[in-house]
Amino acid sequence: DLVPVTRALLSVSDKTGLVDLATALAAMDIELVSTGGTAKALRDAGLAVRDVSELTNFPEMMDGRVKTLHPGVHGGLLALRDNDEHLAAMEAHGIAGIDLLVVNLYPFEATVAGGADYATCVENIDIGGPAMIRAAAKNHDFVNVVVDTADYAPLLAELEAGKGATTRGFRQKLAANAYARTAAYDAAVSGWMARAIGEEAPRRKAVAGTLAQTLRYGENPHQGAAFYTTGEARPGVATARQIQGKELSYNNINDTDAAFEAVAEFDAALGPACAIIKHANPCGVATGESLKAAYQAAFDCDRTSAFGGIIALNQTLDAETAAEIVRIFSEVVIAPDISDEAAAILAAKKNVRVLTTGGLPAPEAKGQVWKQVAGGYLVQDRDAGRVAMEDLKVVTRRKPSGEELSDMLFAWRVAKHVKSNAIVYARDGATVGIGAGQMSRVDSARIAARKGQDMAETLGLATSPTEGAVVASDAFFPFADGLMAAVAAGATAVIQPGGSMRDDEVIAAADEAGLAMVFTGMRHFRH
Ligand code: 93A
Repeated sequence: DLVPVTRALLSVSDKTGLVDLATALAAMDIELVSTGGTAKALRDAGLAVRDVSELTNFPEMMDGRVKTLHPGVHGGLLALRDNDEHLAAMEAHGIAGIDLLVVNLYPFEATVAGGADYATCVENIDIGGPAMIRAAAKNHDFVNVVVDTADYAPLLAELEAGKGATTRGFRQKLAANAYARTAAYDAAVSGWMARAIGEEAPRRKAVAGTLAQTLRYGENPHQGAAFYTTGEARPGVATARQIQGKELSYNNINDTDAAFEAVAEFDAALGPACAIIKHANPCGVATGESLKAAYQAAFDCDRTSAFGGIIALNQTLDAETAAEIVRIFSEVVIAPDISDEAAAILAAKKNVRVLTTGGLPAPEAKGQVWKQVAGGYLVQDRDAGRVAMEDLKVVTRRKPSGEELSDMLFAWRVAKHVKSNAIVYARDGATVGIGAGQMSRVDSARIAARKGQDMAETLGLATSPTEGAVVASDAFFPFADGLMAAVAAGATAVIQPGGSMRDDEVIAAADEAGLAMVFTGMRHFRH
């Protein structure tokens, strides 16, 4: 897939590094073709260059508005070099192949930023440049396209290594960058126009992705909303197949995503797991001997909240689990797959939305999360952090038992999916008290403990299930008080990141109470 470069078309507004690049290309016997200003700069530097008008047999005209918009240029960029008809057309019309396109666009963004008037901004909308970039990028099987002065050095390195030729992988990367540039350029133009005509934002906002569904409303009925997909292959709510039930709502989609991402923490090969979500927080998560047992244990954690919840399963939904699920109303059930018997059982509950995904998303997969703020947005890597047993550092005199360790790791993985401040009690691979979304860690600890008492009352247990449970905290305990709340609830072991200035005090309090405590060295804030 090595393609030699014999002819380059250079057309740049920003002439930084141009002469050095062209000199190096000429030294490799690459013919140079250029538009007006670029050709002049090269000639002034003593380089031999052909004018683009020689390729088009047209002069540059209309103040440069029409320079390269011609089959003589676009044929040379788009022709497939392994297609006899394309080659014959080149021959018949005297079209010269262009193997390298170096373009940077009219400085539209800088013109706007400089406060230029309307007409000047319009004149700085580049038409020919993006057209050539898009053509060259489409034909990346044969053509190299460089849109950024920062790519001059890597291009020369590639040509050097390939003795004047480039690899397909290299050309593909250039093409992807090229389309990112033209997309950003058009977004800048559309954003500027919207502001210029007094619209808050372009009516069709520059949203990354494809409109999948116009939603009836957003979080509340007075809010408009839509669902866009990004094309990422990650199994989940965006790629799922809906086999029954009403259309998903905005909140359904948000909660279903939270549910499926949470249950995916638990590898299907290691056993069944279930997560039940309300308002984007887990109200019960459990592993179990069977899928039914996992569902039952997740449900038991907080039966009151689970009503009307979103249920996510990490294995194929079977009939006996489906029979349990339909005993109460749930908004959505999502699983990698569903048996015919289970589908028949759920079919009787027409309002339940049932989704199958074909697989589980990888918890450690890289990705990005976006969050809108007024006037901008934040982008961060998705929380793909995962601690394993061997990452845990015991900090107390008492070492945790094997059972405590596995429950701690379970609780920790659940805590990652609970809004901060997150406190999660767990025993026997199931949550027994979850405190979510409080401004103070002590409050989350109190709520989690009270949830345990509620569970005891609902199920008619003699004591709260938090007695003898382990507890996870998504961030360190800044003071010993949060830890003492866990001791009061009967926790025997604690998992937390550590790293507080007062770790010594917190460890001393744990030792005093006979707790085992481990540090993960990793925090799982979620807001
Ligand atoms: O006005 S244009 O949209 N019409 C064109 O046909 C065209 N072809 C290239 N602008 C066009 N260009 C742009 O000219 C390039 O994108 C580059 O930014 C600039 C280089 O012009 P010069 O070589 O005359 O400095």
